Amino acid sequence: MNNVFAKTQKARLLNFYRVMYRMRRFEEEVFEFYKKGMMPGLAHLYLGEEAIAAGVCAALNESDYIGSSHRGHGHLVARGARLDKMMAEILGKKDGYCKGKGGSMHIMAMDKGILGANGIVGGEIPIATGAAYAAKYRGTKQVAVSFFGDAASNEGTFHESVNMAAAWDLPVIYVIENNLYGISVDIRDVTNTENLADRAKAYGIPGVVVDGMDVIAVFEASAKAVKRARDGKGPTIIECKSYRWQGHHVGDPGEYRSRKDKNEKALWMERCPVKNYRARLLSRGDSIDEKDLLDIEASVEEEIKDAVRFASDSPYPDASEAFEDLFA
Ligand SMILES: Cc1ncc(C[n+]2csc(CCOP(=O)(O)OP(=O)(O)O)c2C)c(N)n1
Ligand SMILES: [Mg+2]
Repeated sequence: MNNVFAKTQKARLLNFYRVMYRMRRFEEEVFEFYKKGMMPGLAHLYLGEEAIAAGVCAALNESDYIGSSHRGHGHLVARGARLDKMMAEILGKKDGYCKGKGGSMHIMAMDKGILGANGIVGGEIPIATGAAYAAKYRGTKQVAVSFFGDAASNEGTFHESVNMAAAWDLPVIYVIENNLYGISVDIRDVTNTENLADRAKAYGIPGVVVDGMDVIAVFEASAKAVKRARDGKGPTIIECKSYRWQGHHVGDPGEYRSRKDKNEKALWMERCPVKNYRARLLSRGDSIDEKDLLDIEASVEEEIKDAVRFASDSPYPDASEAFEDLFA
């Protein structure tokens, strides 16, 4: 059972681990499908960035919204989406979340408040801003989060959305997943600020820099931003410093990443958010022991096996359905 809205301290701490472990194992299996030639198209993996979505989504309510990017699997998992329906979608199968027609980059689950993943870089930013506007207009107290990358923060959609949300105190949180690269472009070569969150100052809102490899730090910053948004005080930008372990997508070896520092990838991988959090849990003295973690790992392994079986057994959509569910 994936309880992303856990209430007690122990349940919350264990749940961070469960959510990150689910993301990690799910995407390792997706990568295997790709390598075996069983996956149509590509996938942009979230491996290494798990602590961001896990920490942010734990600060949300079930009725809140998130807007997701092309690197969206982790966001869905963190909202408690079903792994079997996600896996089926990624394989283009009929039982997937979008009946196999969305694939990895357009995977969504409306019942989890997910407003869609986006192949258009920066596209999720105005969408989440619009959802926040609707929530404020209707007085529902819902909050919207937009997850997007460092490169997306150089898009016009980012600046237009943040300006509007700040002017109108919209209940939205802009989470910049700064993994240092936009495809092969190093963000440090195309941006003249050390911290992307510093841009918040120009819009008169808080901008926070967080260690994106530390789920608790991400959660604490998010909880503060969510409270501010729900209290009607407006948006926050949270920049999570992170790193993607693979290339831009499963077919990209990502060798450009050693251009500045040949140890860059290895250094970031040592900071693995899942492995290090596991060790931290055992040393914190919150009455969490090895068995708690092994139980979580065993139940996730079962869930993964079931997801792989479900997706493999699911049929492809029939050609006659090709023009159904089209809105434009
Ligand atoms: C509007 C737009 N411009 C360019 C692209 C091509 N493109 C796809 S992903 C990407 C880089 C995105 O980098 P970032 O926002 O840092 O996210 P990351 O992939 O690192 O998670 C680009 C340029 C696109 N899909 N949409
Ligand atoms: Mg990036």
